[in-house]
Amino acid sequence: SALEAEMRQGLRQGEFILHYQPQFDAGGALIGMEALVRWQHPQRGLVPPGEFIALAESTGLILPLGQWVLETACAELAACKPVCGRPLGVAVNVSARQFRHPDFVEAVLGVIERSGIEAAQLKIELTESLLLEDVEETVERIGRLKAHGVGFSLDDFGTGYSSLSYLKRLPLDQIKIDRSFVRDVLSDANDAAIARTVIALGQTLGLHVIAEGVETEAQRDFLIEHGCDAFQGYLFGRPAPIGELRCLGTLH
Ligand code: G
Ligand code: G
Ligand code: MN
Ligand code: NA
Repeated sequence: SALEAEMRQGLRQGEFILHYQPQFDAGGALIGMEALVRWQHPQRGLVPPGEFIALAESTGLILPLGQWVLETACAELAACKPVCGRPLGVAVNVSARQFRHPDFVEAVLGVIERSGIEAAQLKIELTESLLLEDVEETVERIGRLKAHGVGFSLDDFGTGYSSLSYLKRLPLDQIKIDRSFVRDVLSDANDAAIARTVIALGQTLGLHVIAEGVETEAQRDFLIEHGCDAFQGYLFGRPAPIGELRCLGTLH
């Protein structure tokens, strides 16, 4: 398609950029950030990932794009000074197709090595659809990267069809409460019950729980009260280029 050809060219010409959204713990300390890709299109302006990730996945362009995202997120993190002496983390979204590629583990280890960050500073966000196929291979692959210290988070938790028995088998570090449950957590009894259940499930399985889409102090307080560990959302900061993340203070 025309968009596919434009994406291919955009990749060659360096039109993709990363924005970062900060993540905080329950005590209010900055713990890291999620890398979110955007396409700085010469005519269309800043194009959000919702408009090109699906096409990138179906065409295979997600492989070079995903590799670029990993390289860039780790390199930009390496250029950040530690905040209060603690190394920050970066969370990178990885598509199923990218994760399933035979060279994925080696590619991630190579990126970490070249960037100079610690493996434990990188967290890979996977979506629930990965749980639906080849759990055996998924467990093995996550395990190989975890052995080096790389962390794993399950994104958009609760929106898919994951079986809890599969969830139990995956060596994850974190689950992410989807923002669709956070939005009305104070007014919708079902969403409140889902949020509480996800937090309790995380605690039972020994996983950290992060909530995304937190926009108000009242939402944060509700989630803290029920044991949520970490937070991301407009209350704390919008996705922005790394140099504009105010919570990082002066960079470089
Ligand atoms: O930034 P925004 O909220 O518009 O992002 C929407 C979604 O796009 C994210 O929730 C995420 O699932 C996806 N996304 C963003 N960046 C990346 C990326 O680098 N790789 C992949 N595979 N998906 C991404
Ligand atoms: O990985 P994922 O698709 O969940 O990425 C998070 C997306 O949610 C990003 O595209 C980001 O722009 C968006 N987002 C981040 N924080 C908030 C928020 O507080 N409220 C809403 N409505 N969207 C948010
Ligand atoms: Mn994500
Ligand atoms: Na998400």
